[in-house]
Amino acid sequence: ATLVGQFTIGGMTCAACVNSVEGILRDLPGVKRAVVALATSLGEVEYDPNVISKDEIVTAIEDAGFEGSLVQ
Ligand code: 9UX
Repeated sequence: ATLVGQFTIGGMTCAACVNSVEGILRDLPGVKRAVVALATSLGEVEYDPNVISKDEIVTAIEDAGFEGSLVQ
């Protein structure tokens, strides 16, 4: 199964931040696709809910030093 979650990611101020967050998300087990936009502070993550949860994705964003929260 695959779900798409949308997250707000606070604290990104440059393109390197975006690359960093995308890399972190893409390296998580169960994440198939991750796209992060600097202008909107939004990230869209396609993931397998049998492998990783929305909360775990938020925690990974927080552990990377950004403020993550779930949109839907
Ligand atoms: Mo550079 Mo972006 O140190 O927050 S990666 S500003």
